[in-house]
Amino acid sequence: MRHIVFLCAVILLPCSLALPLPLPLISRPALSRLEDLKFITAYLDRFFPVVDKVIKHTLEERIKAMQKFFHLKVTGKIDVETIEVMDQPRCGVPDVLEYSTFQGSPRWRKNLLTYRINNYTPDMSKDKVDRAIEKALQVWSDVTPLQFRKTTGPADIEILFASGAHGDYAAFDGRGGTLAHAFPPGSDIGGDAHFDEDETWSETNREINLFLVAAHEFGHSLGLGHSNVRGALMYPTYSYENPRNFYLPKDDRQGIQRLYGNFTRKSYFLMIN
Ligand code: TQI
Ligand code: CA
Ligand code: ZN
Ligand code: ZN
Repeated sequence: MRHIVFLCAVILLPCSLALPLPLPLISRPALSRLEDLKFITAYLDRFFPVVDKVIKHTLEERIKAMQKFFHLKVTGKIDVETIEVMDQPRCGVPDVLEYSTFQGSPRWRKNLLTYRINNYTPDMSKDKVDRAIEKALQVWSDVTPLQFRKTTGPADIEILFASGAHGDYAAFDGRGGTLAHAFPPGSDIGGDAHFDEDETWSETNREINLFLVAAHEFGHSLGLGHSNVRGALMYPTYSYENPRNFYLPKDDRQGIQRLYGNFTRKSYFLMIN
């Protein structure tokens, strides 16, 4: 029994990130890492990739983001506590549910939202674009009280394809790099989703799958930021998955339901019938 308790303590110690580690416990290799810039940037690249191509993040900002995530003292400087966490490969890969929202958690204050597709990409038939967008919105309406209605007039969520500069502060960057972007809930440009026409869009696993990127962008349109749960739709890397088998990961569901509730159209229907 004693052994088990001891073993647990040893296993749990490096993971108990909230507790400041007493100094004698700091391992030598961790200390020498304090000045290992290569290790630090490699760690940040791996676990806290720069996703915002618009803003140039300084190393200090990236360290702050990492410290915030692990509930460490946010100093923006590499200290012993921070290095200790970085030295834990097991705990350093978060398994916890951790979606995010934007500053101030903006969300729509109504459940019926309109959308308009302002123009179409020549990469796919108009029909396929319509269907990809509709399916991408359905990902979110399936698990919330939100409903989406397509219109031809001004809409809450305006969708367009454009190359380079297109009238907002965030010009697209040609093929590759940024694929699309979307604005958090709000008036005017709020909620809008823009897709880089210099990418090749598709309904298959060739090039960039419009449905998958649109589902991610609409997450932003509805108020979700990025998640650090690998496999989440809002995780900031693109990985292809057959849209037919798409299932909204738990982390994203919890994130969106935190904003809008878990009352769905279906549950309402079942209730009144
Ligand atoms: N475009 C970024 C994105 O939507 C734009 C962006 C960066 C952003 N940081 C943000 C938007 C913070 C809102 C909040 O994530 S992207 C992916 C993924 C991009 C990336 O072109 O890099 C997808 C667009 F997740 F695959 F990497 C869509 Cl799905
Ligand atoms: Ca691009
Ligand atoms: Zn734009
Ligand atoms: Zn994103």
